[in-house]
Amino acid sequence: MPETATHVASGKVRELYALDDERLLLVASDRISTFDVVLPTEIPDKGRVLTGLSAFWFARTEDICANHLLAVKPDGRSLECRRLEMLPIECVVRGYLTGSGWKDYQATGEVCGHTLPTGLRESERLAEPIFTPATKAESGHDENITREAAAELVGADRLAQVEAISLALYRFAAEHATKRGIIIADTKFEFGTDGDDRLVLADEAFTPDSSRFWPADTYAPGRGQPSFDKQFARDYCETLGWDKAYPGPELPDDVVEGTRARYVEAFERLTELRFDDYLENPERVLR
Ligand code: Q0N
Repeated sequence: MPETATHVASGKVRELYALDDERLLLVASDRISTFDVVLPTEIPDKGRVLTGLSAFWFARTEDICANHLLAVKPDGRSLECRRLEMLPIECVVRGYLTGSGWKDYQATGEVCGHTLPTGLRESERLAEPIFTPATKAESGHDENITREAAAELVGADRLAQVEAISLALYRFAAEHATKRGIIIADTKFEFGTDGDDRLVLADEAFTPDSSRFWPADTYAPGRGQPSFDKQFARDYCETLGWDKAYPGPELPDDVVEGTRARYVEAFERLTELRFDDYLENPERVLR
């Protein structure tokens, strides 16, 4: 860490430091969470995979929306970013019916004010992706809100803008990923505004921590889908009869290695770069 960086925020597996008034350093650790609990065992290089993927997507979506990326650091796990005024909503796009979207649909037939056709099955692909904003709950569990509630928080014009841009970003990445055997079922963005009030994509983009990645070759609606990246760790945890409360279990070496291999596989499929080549020069991911 730079000598002078002051810590400004922590996520479950990432840290944010201020470099100066205009710049932040976003550092991705190798920590992994399953069932919302951070495990005591790290996955080597997970933070580098996620940082590289995020930088890859920022570079390739610049034409859709400006983003906060200034530089990928030589360590491969940190990004220097522009410091923004953050919008107080999470911008979620769902292309498939899963997670809280599936729960809400089963209970009400709606997701965040979108009335969906009857008879949809778990994990089913939606005819069109939907924008389903959420509030940033301090508890850590985001709460789905309607478009009206989101408009109260950011204004109707800004909401219309983030909705259109979120959908365009999702369509672009989902199409790229599907061609490479990965379904991006849903994803979450955070946006900010710069000194000129221009909208800027912040946080991380289309990483397996901010999105659900599913293997395309085994996809079938009517059941939950395996996670592309975390399924080994989840399956192992399920064999233990663990109650999913802190502290989580240590992962054995074979589960760590299998999980690391899946992260690297996702990186290599999506970026079409060897992960070792990324480590040698992380800027390669910017093309
Ligand atoms: C910011 N968060 C979200 C742990 C906490 N570019 C930015 N400018 C100003 N503030 C933020 C960003 C960004 N990104 C975002 N908190 C502050 C929570 N996280 C993000 C990752 O690390």
